[in-house]
Amino acid sequence: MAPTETEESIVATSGPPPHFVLVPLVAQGHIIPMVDLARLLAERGARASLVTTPVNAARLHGVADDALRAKLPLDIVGLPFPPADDGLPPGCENIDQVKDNGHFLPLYQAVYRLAGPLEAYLRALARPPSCIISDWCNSWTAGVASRLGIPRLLFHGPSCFYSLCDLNASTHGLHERASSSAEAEGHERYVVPGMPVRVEVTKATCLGFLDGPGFEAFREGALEAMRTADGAVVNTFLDLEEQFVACYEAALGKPVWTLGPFCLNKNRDAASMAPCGRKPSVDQSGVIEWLDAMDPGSVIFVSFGSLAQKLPKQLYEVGHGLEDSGKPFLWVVKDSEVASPEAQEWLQALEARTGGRGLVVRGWAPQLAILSHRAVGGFVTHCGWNSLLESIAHGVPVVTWPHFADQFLNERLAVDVLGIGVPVGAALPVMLFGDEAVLVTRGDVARAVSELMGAGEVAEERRRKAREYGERAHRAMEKGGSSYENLTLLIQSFRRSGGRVTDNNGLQKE
Ligand SMILES: *[C@@H]1O[C@H](CO)[C@@H](O)[C@H](O)[C@H]1NC(C)=O
Ligand SMILES: CC(=O)N[C@H]1CO[C@H](CO)[C@@H](O)[C@@H]1O
Repeated sequence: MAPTETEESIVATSGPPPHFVLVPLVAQGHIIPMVDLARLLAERGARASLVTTPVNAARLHGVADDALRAKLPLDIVGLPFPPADDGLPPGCENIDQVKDNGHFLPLYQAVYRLAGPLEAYLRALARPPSCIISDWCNSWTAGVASRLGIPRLLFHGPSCFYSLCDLNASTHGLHERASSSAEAEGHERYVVPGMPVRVEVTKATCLGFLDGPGFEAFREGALEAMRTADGAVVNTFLDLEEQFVACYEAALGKPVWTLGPFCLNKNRDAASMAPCGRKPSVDQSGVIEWLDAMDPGSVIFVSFGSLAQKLPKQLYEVGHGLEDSGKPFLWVVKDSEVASPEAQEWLQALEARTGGRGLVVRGWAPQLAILSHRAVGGFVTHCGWNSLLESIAHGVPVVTWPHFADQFLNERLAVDVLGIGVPVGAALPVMLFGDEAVLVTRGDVARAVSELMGAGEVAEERRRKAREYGERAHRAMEKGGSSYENLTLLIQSFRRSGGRVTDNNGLQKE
């Protein structure tokens, strides 16, 4: 589809358009917003190259084809992936392909060896790019950028609220203090220092990215690369978290461009980004037809993102909780979660019992089409930032069930700061491949869903706030809105500098 931009909304041209090279982390939740960003840049007159590994580039062929048809200056580049070692299976180039907890570290190590191929690619370009935008986790791009004298911005997936918490917690040694605490249960509460609002975490929930054992050097590297970056690009909008954007900018001492929510770009094609091997079991029109028959705001949508997998015992608690809530539900389960005959049988029985009011989608579901449907009145989410922001952008309040990384702090933002969430009560992080322990019971699920979807003043107020943030999100992305204009400023500052960071465009270079 051709972009519907008018001439004037494309950033004024003088000289060649700036060229942005984007380097996402090899995980679906990180690649998707970077693809969105590449598309936004290209639609607004800049050139964008998204650099990744061959397996990930192949998955994005739909994006590349689409860009070609729309005549957008957007290309997908597959760098040669360093040979796997340490037991990493060949062809494993994305976090969602990892089937063994022991393979995460070797995958990261292989990704860090992409520095050579990236440098070779950049040197071979006819002219150096204007700017590298790389994922917060990809600190290995910092050396490449400084050797070639190319400005580097960091893209950090979550909100500024999260980034500010993480920065302050790290600076003040909160992680060390919490992890050396002798308290066995891990329920002791810590206040994140230096935040403009009170934010409480526990030993279990204060962890962020790259926090596992063996990742210490990667985390240190990422924090250092954040300090030395020339600025940050964030998928959020000013009207959502203005005070945290301002504080984060002050703490970094670098410009922060808020450009989201990316999901509101109407030219975006989400279907071309379905996770590996996950085909929808019900096609989009089937899901939408089902929703069409439901009352406005009556359906609770339930999905836990592309990574976390529930073992049967925990899965059953979700199902029974939804059943007990008595509310209509649309629930996405992963094929791998219902692979066993027992789980399949259990699910069929649940579907038979909840017939008219429950729809279970196995595999992948068109999340944006669902969240933007008028029948959907709430979302049980793992609080991955992409999902949470998609919900906010469509004015849908949430039941928060964080699993790991930034998700516990995202929950705090949704519940305590924005007032649009009901916590399910998850207090501990879960392993990616499921936890034997049942951490959240059917009673927790039923209570939180009933509270969110129920009548009453508090529930109504939550819905009102969510709707208001949804309206503000749309305004931010429209012409004249803060995100739209921040993108204009970002492109302009690199056009003027012609690929060099200078003093007169507000960027600082050490
Ligand atoms: C983003 O937009 C806001 C409001 O329009 C502005 O105050 C801010 O300076 C912009 N950010 C950057 C980095 O240019
Ligand atoms: C050490 C550090 O990064 N402190 C920051 C914590 O957050 C506040 C904003 O509330 C910043 O002003 C500090 O610089």
